[in-house]
Amino acid sequence: MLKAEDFCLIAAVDSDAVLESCLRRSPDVASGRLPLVVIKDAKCMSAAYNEGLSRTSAAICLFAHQDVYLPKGWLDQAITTLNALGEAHPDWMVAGPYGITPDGQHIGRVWDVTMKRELGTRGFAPTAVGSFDELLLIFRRTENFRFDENLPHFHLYGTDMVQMATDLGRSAFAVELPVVHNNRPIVSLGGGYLKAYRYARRKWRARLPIYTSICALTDNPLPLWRARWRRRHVKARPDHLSADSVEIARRAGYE
Ligand SMILES: [Mn+2]
Repeated sequence: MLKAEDFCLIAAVDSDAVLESCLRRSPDVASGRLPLVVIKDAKCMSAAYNEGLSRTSAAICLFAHQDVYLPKGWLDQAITTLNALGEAHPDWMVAGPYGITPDGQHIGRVWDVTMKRELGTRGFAPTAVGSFDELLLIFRRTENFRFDENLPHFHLYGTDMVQMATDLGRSAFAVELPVVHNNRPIVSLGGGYLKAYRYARRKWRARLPIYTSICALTDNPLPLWRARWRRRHVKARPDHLSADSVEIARRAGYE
């Protein structure tokens, strides 16, 4: 059975200010109960997360965005929820609070600051998924797994991870462990996103379509064009967070 000492949090950080106002303010982190490994200046998220894995031997590695806030009591809830997941699905390798099923249904529960609302619903059973929103990936350490450093930039590593889990005969589940995502809008799906998208589409060609939280990986270019069109009016990403993580967690009823 899992216990608190089995957990370690890993974050790739490009803004200390955001880290201090979100992830590091999480009560389990602030109290020192949940250790935090910070990775800076990584060339891509896969490299950052592999570096994180090499800096801890924890059985459960939590890969979180710097702009995530884990509400009070989160770690204890995670221990309970993941122990139950292990009983019901002994082969689980990845879990997360928000995922997308292989047929494209969104399942999870997180507060999204950009959308100004909770995404998903309360009271769902652990659900097998083919992709995650990458805000928080819960990895059950598996010695033969490493993130694919050929996947460029900082997108689609959650989808890639789940597909690799499938190759290892392992599974991935959305579980009810809500968090606050104190995010700012993603400005464009060009540049880095496009590079990652093209790489992932080629790598997983035999399994397409793969539904993700932003845009399905498909042979057909239309879903990507549509997703880019929907974002055409998104302004430059603001420097500052628009909300206070703790206030949002209280308003959401998470603590
Ligand atoms: Mn984020």
